[in-house]
Amino acid sequence: MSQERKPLVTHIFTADPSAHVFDGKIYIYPSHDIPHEGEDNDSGDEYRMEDYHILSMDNLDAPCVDNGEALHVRDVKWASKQMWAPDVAFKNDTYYLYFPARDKEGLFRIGVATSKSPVGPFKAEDDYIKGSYSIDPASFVDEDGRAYLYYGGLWGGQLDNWKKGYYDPKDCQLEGSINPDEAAQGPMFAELNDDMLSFKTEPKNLVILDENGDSIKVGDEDRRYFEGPWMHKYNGKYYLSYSTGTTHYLVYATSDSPAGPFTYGGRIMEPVLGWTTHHSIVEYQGKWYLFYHDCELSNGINHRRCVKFTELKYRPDGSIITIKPYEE
Ligand code: FUB
Repeated sequence: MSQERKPLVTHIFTADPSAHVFDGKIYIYPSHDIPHEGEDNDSGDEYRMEDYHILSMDNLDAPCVDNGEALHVRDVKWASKQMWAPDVAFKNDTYYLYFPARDKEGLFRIGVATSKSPVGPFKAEDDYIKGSYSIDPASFVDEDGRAYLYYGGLWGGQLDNWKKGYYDPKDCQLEGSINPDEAAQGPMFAELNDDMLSFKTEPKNLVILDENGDSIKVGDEDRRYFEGPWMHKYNGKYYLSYSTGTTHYLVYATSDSPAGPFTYGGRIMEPVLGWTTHHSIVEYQGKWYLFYHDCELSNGINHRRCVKFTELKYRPDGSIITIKPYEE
């Protein structure tokens, strides 16, 4: 595959690719990075995205097509700025685009927009999903038709601020209130109603356990959850994968249920060029692929990223073989 591990598009900066196969074609739902000369900070203010462009490929060797603006923040009544990592689900003959943005008070919330086409244009609901907060929604429709949303990210993504169930600015781990021996927060999880626009269950924080059945701790930065959750099912097992943020790994944990508890399984990918790591995993024509981003296109500028893909392989026991992004 000639495009493997190369930037899929170069005319715009793209990140956080959520890949899906609809009717035999590959669709990628990325963030659209905006170049600027401002400074980076730990709250992620440099990620100033305003809209979404959906990419598609007829197959993995075909050109990657930019289908144009699918949704802009100006058309989202409740949002003010920072349209971060989105995902899509297909159900009820409709495509549901889940996306985070800051509301008018500056809190990250998760909204939904709908379309009859996988590439949009999407029309946003008037308000964000009631009870939602933080960033990085990933949807998963199981074989039985039940649909779930995984979401949340630390630091600028504000998940740590909601630890008590309400927003507390003092709880941000960035501000130093870190107890390394405390159980780490996992991503949030809720089942979606049949309308796909609202939560059916009270969102809960997922538990990620180590090999001894103990919760992974805040100080275990090589394994604890940071942001960018993804769910896929392989041989009947549920694989929750995510970014470790500060240590820049993509890792996974498995469970017999989409609601966990999940047990840490290992590393999917070693660090890429750039601070953030964000991915999705999709099956296409009997093989599995990891979609991810790095900063190759901008020579390492964190907020000017490019989406890529590579093949992902499992061992016979279901463990994932770690990918070294710049080695064969
Ligand atoms: O793209 C903005 C943020 O950076 C995403 O929401 C995170 O997952 C990280 O990739």
